[in-house]
Amino acid sequence: MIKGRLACYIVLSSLSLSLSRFAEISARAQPISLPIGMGIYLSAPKTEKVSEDGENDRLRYGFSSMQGWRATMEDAHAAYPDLDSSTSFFGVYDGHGGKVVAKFCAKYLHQQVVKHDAYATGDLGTAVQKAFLRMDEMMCGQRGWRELAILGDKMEKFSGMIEGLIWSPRGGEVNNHNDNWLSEEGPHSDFDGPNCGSTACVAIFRKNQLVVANAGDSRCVISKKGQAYNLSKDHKPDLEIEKDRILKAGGFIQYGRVNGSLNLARAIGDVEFKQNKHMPAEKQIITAFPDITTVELCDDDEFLVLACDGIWDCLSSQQLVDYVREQLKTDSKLSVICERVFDRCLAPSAGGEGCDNMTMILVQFKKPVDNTSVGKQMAGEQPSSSDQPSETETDRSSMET
Ligand SMILES: *[C@@H]1O[C@H](CO)[C@@H](O)[C@H](O)[C@H]1NC(C)=O
Ligand SMILES: *[C@@H]1O[C@H](CO)[C@@H](O)[C@H](O)[C@H]1NC(C)=O
Ligand SMILES: *[C@@H]1O[C@H](CO)[C@@H](O)[C@H](O)[C@H]1NC(C)=O
Ligand SMILES: CC(=O)N[C@H]1CO[C@H](CO)[C@@H](O)[C@@H]1O
Repeated sequence: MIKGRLACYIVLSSLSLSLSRFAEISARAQPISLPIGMGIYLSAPKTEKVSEDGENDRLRYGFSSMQGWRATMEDAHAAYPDLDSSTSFFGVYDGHGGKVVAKFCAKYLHQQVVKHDAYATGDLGTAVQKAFLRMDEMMCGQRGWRELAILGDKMEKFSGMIEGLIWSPRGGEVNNHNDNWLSEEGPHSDFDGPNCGSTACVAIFRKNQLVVANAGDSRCVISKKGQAYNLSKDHKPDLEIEKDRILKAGGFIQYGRVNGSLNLARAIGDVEFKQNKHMPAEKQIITAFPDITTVELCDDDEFLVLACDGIWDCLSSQQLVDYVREQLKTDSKLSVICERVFDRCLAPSAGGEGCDNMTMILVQFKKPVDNTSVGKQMAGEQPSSSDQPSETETDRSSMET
């Protein structure tokens, strides 16, 4: 087996590979030689959507994922309105080069947030930051290799089965114990992680606090009385802070791409860009280290959007907020609004904007049903300080760098 390449190599060489996908892979990921002539072109846009809605007493959310002209869909998401009794978790993971890393994040990232000590003490920012970095650690070694094989597409599963015949893996079920995750041994003990990757854009709500963590070019936007505010920064290679890190770690930027190949500067996975042994994880050419933005929610806050770059290539943050607000006037499910956004973004022909697969989560905040504030206002009192619009946004990355 080709060490360190297995998980992605098999995805890339699978028969379902299309010409358009070939173009996308060479556009986004590192150049890899591919079988030619087996392409299956999608003759019409495949606009099947996977959608979901949910709510609790604090918020309601809708999610949808759609495949545009691409032959395979590489996004994954996580929506846990009740991560615990006071916490909600939403994440969008946009894969490149293969979908396994995005799937891995969708399965494990929120679990790692909860497991971190900082989660219990209320330091959600630290908990989520560590969870991002932890994904890369977990995808190494025999256990990481096995998890990726299980999550992979049919071809990968198949190879995992062959592997299982030769060498019987320990336990088929997911073992959530942190401690022994890395202790598993086998023929892939020295697997140093996947060469495909995923962006991760995560929003965690606890009471009035909102913590957004982002690595990559997916984006989180909030609407305050119709005004769009970015709560994350798109990590493109030509951003000053990214360029600086990339160069210091020994990489280069060509045509706006890291080492001439990857068009984003942070991601989970992509281990071949994380090989500088003299530097910590957050200083590697590509890093999973997220920016953390913390916001105090107030009455002006209406909804939040998490979406992959396919959406933002076609609509600005403000345009999307305007569109969603307009749609919210009609009485529809939030997932339907996400679907309408996709339809709007889907280009009439392949090759232009909007040809990507798209994933979007829309979270609408419910106004507190607490009627005491109504009483207070009627009595002429000022709303409590937590109702005030808050300008306190902390960008931890800029504090730490
Ligand atoms: C959000 O970020 C994008 C990309 O960096 C930028 O072009 C846009 O102006 C920002 N929008 C707002 C409302 O801050
Ligand atoms: C990126 O480029 C640098 C400088 O040429 C090189 O040392 C490094 O191995 C490259 N990494 C990848 C993954 O291409
Ligand atoms: C608030 O609502 C509760 C029940 O929903 C009701 O019993 C109570 O009288 C209301 N208080 C005010 C000030 O309206
Ligand atoms: C394989 C593929 O098409 N992946 C794309 C899915 O969509 C996102 C954003 O819309 C792209 O960034 C991926 O490259």
